[in-house]
Amino acid sequence: MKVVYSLRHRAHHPQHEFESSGFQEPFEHPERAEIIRAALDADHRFDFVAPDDWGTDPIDAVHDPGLVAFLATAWEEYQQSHPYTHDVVPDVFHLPGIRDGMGPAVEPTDIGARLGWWCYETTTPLTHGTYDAARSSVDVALTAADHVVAGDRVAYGLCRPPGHHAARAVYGGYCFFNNAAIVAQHLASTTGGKVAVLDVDYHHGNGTQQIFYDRADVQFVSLHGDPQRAYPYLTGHRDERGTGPGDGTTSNFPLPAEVEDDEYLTALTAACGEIDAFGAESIVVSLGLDTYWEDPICDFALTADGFERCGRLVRELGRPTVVLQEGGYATAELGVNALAWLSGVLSE
Ligand code: SP5
Ligand code: ZN
Repeated sequence: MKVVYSLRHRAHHPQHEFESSGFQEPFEHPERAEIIRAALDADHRFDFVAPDDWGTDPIDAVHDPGLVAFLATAWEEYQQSHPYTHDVVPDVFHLPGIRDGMGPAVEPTDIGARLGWWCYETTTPLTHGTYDAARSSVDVALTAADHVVAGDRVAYGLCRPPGHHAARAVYGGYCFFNNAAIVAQHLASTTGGKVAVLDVDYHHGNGTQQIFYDRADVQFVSLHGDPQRAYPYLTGHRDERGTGPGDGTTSNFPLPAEVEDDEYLTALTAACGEIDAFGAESIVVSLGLDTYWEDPICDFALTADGFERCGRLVRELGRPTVVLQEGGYATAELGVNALAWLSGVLSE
């Protein structure tokens, strides 16, 4: 299996994460990708390839071009009107209630205010290298997709930073550009066939769902912690099924805390049934490994053996598959867990 990987992910390295009213060490850090790289590198079944440069057109195809342009220069712009700031984070957010009954807001010119226009929460800092790393993550994803378009049954993009929380016009949740959505759009437009995004990250892929909510040709299917208790709290309920031409092309499986392998695999079997029924010609997997029992910020109870079984189920769909890395914060176990899931998807 081809593994697409770039060192450029290391340029995104925030020092702090403001969460639960306190500063903490970021859970999303460079070592995550390095642990996975080392585990796959030691296994002869995986061939590493470097990403190509895809430019910004495929990003603009799913995101507001204003978001892409903002992220390209925001960190540097911020430095011009503030003392040196390693991690740049918004402090005033654009919420519709501020102008309730007064018509929509217009994008401010102040750089601090623009941060809260394009970003929706406080745990996703911009650093000096964030834009370069986020661009490389997209390049990794698209290059993995390209190998699948060229005939590989499956390819893996070791994306970092992750992508599935980034919506059309807002970033957050450790995500800047939605790698999975960019790949799904690329596959839909280049192959003309239906595409399914299967999101197995612990957190609901709100960004991917939002981008494709009204689309008949791209299905979004997600298993995740119930938004009643789990980030991002506002999306991922069972009754969110798509709209307009996309009515029925979104499927959500919110799950209880402490879910174990067998119960999870039952839900994943149902999710795969939806993909089969939709008639997807290719599949993009948003592979979060934060469903692991030891993950420090999540509450599912999957094991490495469970991950291998999950990969097998996806394999049984028998469609060309692009697997993209999303979350997973039990750093020491990430290599073993990624290897388990990918071994499952490689099985005969
Ligand atoms: C890609 C991805 O997995 N993004 C996840 C972002 C989650 N950020 C906020 C998590 C809040 C969890 N709070 C739980 C506190 C446990 N001590
Ligand atoms: Zn996650």
